[in-house]
Amino acid sequence: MHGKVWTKVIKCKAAVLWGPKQPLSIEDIEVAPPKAFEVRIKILAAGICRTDDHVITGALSTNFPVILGHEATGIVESIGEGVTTVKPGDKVIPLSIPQCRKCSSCINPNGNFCLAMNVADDGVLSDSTGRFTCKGKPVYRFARNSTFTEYTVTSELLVAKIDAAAPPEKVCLIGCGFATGYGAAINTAKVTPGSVCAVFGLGGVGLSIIMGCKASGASRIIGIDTNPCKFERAKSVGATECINPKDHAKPISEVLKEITGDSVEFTFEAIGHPETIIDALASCHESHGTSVVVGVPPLSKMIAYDPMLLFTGRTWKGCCFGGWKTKDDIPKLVSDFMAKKFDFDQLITHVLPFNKIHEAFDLLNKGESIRTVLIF
Ligand code: PAD
Ligand code: ZN
Ligand code: ZN
Repeated sequence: MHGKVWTKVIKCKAAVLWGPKQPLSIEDIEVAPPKAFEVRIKILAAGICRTDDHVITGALSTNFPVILGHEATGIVESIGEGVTTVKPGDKVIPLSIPQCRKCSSCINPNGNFCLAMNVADDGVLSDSTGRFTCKGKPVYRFARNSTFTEYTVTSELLVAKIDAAAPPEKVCLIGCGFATGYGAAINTAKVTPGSVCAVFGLGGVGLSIIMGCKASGASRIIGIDTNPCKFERAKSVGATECINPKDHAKPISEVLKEITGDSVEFTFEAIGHPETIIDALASCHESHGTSVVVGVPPLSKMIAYDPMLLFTGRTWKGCCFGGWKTKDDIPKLVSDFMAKKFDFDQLITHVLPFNKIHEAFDLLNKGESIRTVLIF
């Protein structure tokens, strides 16, 4: 099966977004063979993350037409020249952040923002061309990834080989939402045992933050969401109580001060709104609190804040993909899942075939799903 197949273009189905605010369109596309140091992957399962929706709504800009999706599991179908870390048949998670092991980010033990690829992903591979075409037009990739397609091509630096026995329809969440939230608590905030935490936004990322706070031994974890339907799941993964901002006239930072006696040490924003990013900062303890920005705000939005919020001693941090060193840490997170250190029973609310991708986005936008996993 693998022989010389790798030299051929593959024709397959993909969900193409031709422009912002348009419906996703299932199209026949061509996927070029991997070039040197690239890998072509057959996608098995892909989760839907709010970041994908940000592109559909126009809140996040990218080149069009584009294939979205960045939270998946797949099998290596073929490899280009020079690839040594994966081979055809390996089960993998495609990554949005590379790990080159050489740059100043990779050699430092803190942080994970590998400089091997520019932050502004312009939707092409390192030779400045893409590997997808549809109706004769080049189609860009998204988040250095693109997984709403039966096949994708990516750099070897953006592929993590995982346990062959891992269930693809579950561990795909380690490709974004789970790893992002769990790592924000464990790696970025470094939540301490007995601490008080507050999590703004109880979607897939927020629930994973709660799981990370709980695993770190936090004694009180307060979930905040304007949709009270999210509270039950938040409690079942570890929230000790939940607050709906709509029930309060004052900012949540003031509500938290009152109910905790001013003891919130760690706060997290997993919504992506400038106002909640600032209120989450104001919510952590003024002398020793830490607030982590996880939500992705619209690109054009700048944030104004009172410097006194930091002057008193607060720490304000951000993280991309939970701070994990991707190629090294993602296989370990999959092993932890296999060892039952955590499960995704509360995170995966729906499983649908790939051709029901529109239904999956409707469920997200109606606030009914946490994560929908598409099966190919
Ligand atoms: P989601 O839409 O499933 O969850 C967001 C939650 O926030 C929902 O439950 C909403 O009801 C709630 N919400 C909305 N507005 C408010 C408000 N004003 N106050 C309180 N709650 C509110 O999204 P998600 O969990 O998939 O992603 C959350 C954010 O994280 C989103 O901005 C996404 O783009 C970002 C993200 N960041 C990274 C990263 O690496 N930094 C990775 C993945 C996702
Ligand atoms: Zn994501
Ligand atoms: Zn690097």
